[in-house]
Amino acid sequence: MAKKERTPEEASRDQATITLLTQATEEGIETSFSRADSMAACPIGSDGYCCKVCGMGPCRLVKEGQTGICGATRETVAARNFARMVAAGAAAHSDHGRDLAYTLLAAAEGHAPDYSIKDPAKLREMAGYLDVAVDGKTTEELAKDVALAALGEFGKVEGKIKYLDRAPPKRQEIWKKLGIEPRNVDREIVEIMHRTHIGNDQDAEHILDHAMRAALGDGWGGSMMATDLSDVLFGTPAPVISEANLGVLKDDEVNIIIHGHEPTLSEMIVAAAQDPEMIKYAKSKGAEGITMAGICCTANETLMRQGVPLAGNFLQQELAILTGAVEAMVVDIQCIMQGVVKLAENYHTELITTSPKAKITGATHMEFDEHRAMEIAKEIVRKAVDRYPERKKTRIPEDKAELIPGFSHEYIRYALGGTHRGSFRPLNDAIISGRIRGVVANIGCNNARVCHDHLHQHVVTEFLKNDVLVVETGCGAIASAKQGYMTPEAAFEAAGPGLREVCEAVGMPPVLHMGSCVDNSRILTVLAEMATETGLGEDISDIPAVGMAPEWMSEKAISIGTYCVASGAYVIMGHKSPVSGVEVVDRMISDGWESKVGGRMEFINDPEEIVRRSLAHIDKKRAALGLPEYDPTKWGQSGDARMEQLIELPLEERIEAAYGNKAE
Ligand code: MSK
Repeated sequence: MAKKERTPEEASRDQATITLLTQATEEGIETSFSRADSMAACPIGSDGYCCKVCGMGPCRLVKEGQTGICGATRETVAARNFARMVAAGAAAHSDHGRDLAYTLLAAAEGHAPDYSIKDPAKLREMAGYLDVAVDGKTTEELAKDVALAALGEFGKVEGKIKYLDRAPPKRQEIWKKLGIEPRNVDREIVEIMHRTHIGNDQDAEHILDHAMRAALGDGWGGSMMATDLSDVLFGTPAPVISEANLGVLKDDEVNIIIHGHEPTLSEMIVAAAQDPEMIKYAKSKGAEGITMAGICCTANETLMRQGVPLAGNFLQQELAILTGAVEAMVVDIQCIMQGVVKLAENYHTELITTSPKAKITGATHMEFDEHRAMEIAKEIVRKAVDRYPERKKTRIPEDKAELIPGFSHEYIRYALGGTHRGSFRPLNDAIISGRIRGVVANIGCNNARVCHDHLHQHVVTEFLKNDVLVVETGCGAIASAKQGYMTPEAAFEAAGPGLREVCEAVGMPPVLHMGSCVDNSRILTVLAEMATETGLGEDISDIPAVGMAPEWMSEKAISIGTYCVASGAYVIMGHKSPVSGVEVVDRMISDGWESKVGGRMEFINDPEEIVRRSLAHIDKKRAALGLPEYDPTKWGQSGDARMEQLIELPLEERIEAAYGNKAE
């Protein structure tokens, strides 16, 4: 059934997006926004009771009590569908981690000469987690052993994933008691596929317990290793200055968009684009230089380490091409819409696929090989430059905002206590005193079925007003970056009095950009450190914190949500539950999971309700810890805040206000 077409203002809250959607509508160009308007979601599939795991179906269990041909109940079907989403999401993250381990191995063995160990301290830290002996080894020898140990975690024969030891001891006990400690990364994913095959696990609760086990293998295994390996190879992020939104594209330069998730090739392309030989080549074609910008999580990876600007988030990938100013869109893995190929046919843009795992019909495939990384990167840059003379009319929106990303957990620890006394103590103290009411991790995608960026923007604005520190990754982080919430100055405008004081003291933005989708593992690390720092209980489930993905759409987001719940967090997913038609299963992942692991998953589409429930949860956790009730009237008189008020006054009044006597 065709739906009503939304106006650009109804489809997005982002001005650059609205401008380009208006143009697309005028020119009759199709985008994911218009496709979402012209095609309603299948109600049976979206409610979770379509079963297509065998050739007798698909069975559509539309009536209460109806079963599939094999007799499978709606509960079994919904739980199987949910678990398969977790398997796909966990596989995507973890396979990304595995490839990074192979890159590290190749670099250590001297087969990938364009890569080096950028953070040897982190390499040694990884060695500690993986029980790899450090003494007497060169960096390369250690890197080889760490890479092999990391690869072993994907398919080890016995035991459990070693990184689970990074969780608070109380949490590890819960996993052990429930029997959901992941044995290795791959096994739990494979086992989901086995269990959900026709005629196997047919107890919804039992299937969902295993979904938690596989998701934990993602969060505390594949994703966490992916983050660490990226830091070892490309450097652990620290603050840099950059910009976000389509206004970062340049009218007089070759624009190359990098899109997807892996930093391995994109880091090389960024380096290649700065090569004087490449810049000279661009000038020979009439351009002033080469601009790199990113979409989705490849963007977040190169932003965090190199400050490469963000062109936009998931729903802006087609719009970047619509500017007419993009010579090449270079994609690797995950979240790449097939629609970009057809759209690019209207422009001079070359769409280049690079991963052996992700070819797209109609795109130019230039397969990446880490053994000759820079050579391929330069070929790609040259190809983009060759397109520049074919550029026609451009319409680059003016919108862009400054940001300071780069908040790895290592940097946060350092920012809070310095090199020798770095710790999460000041953060815990700020929460204990009530300056910071609690923490929200706002992560995840955009979804063409909900107004682009609206839920992200709304909830983050409200949390800041309520003195809640917001940490972000993925496309949610890009939404806040575009909104201007990622500069220290944003605290003056947007934060409540207590949070503002903390931001002033530390010099940090009220919303911290912590990286890409796999970097949600950084958030797990922060939570684990907060739980063991004392003062906020002994477990992640004790902390006044909430996780959310208000505009989720990918299976990876379901895996992330599930591992956060299994780690003890209250998680709110926006949009719609993939098991909304089967109340029993919806209750299993909320009340049921809460009674087992202390975390719960809820799906809420109303932004006001997301905020209300989050604050209620934070306040409930504060009360359980015996912390003072949140009272914003106690804060806001710090030196900087007073300076800002006083600076507006004439000099005599300033002196009187500051010292209580008039100027002589
Ligand atoms: S890119 S998984 S749309 S966050 Fe990581 Fe964005 Fe979601 Fe893809």
